Amino acid sequence: MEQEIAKIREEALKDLSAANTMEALQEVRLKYLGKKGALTRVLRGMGGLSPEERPRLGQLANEVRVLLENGIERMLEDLSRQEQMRQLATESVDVTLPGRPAPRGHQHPLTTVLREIERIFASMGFEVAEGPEVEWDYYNFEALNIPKGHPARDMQDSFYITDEMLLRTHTSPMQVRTMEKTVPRLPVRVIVPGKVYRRDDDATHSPMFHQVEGLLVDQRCTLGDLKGVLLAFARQMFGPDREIRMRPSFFPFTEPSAEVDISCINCGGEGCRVCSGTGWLEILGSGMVHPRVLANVGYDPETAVGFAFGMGVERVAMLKYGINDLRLFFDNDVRFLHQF
Ligand code: 2NM
Repeated sequence: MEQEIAKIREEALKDLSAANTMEALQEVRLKYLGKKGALTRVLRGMGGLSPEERPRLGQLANEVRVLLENGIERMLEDLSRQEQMRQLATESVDVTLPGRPAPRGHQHPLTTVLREIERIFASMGFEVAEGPEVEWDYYNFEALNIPKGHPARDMQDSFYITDEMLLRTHTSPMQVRTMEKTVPRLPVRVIVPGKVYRRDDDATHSPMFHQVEGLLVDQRCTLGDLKGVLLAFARQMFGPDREIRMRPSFFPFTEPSAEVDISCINCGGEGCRVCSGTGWLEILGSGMVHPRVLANVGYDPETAVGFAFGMGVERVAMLKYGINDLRLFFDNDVRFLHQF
């Protein structure tokens, strides 16, 4: 057996030095070390040897195994290094190619419109205030002259958390909080943007949408001041040719109250599909702050007077960009969002 091992060793080393591809090396491995390999067979046969011979011959065979394994390993490394060198020598990299641009997001169209609204009112001296989306019934309704059982409460069937706490249905509660904090100083000049929640859901109503409400309280101000502020807003937002008109309306927290229309941004007032032939588009609600609201927050309605207005940001954005389905703002389909 000793001779057999020596023969295997000699042959294996010869085969190994002749192997010059990965495949040839695998064949050598199989031929000697595989399941039916020559050396494997010898190692298996050790059991039949006498206890005196077994250690010496076992060691001998194992030395050959280690020699072969290491040799194969080393030659595999050599071959892969040679392959790498060949690639480096024959293939080239164009280091002047421009990089692949990383995909970039951008501002949501609603945010763009909201920032524009804020910029316009800030230029007229209004501060921007934000407040909680979960509100007390008191701030959302009671303080705004909408007592329990008032029909204005069912109109916007709300999301209640407890009997006294709900998701705000408008941003007016923050106007109330601002007045409470400012009283008895004047003037108050603030706009409040933010999310509001109502149980509505169709192509023009979403259960969550965005409002901006504005409030001015001073020793003296009139419906004419309100109209001037809103006209300035309409012209900056929708173009210098816009006109506005006010129609009598009702809100529990303003008296008198008015809906505000702008001349149609599509036809300029002639009448078209966008304005349903009327020449006007409704964009705002407004009015003079109800004396009871002023009294609720601690102003004396005899010496303080205010106006307020509110608009839906989605509606402004739909008009500005000619979008007909409000749900597009919330689907977050980049094919839509990337157009703005
Ligand atoms: C609107 C329309 C009219 C409004 C009133 C107040 C407050 F707090 F001063 F009473 N804030 N916002 C108001 C008035 C909001 O949105 C259509």
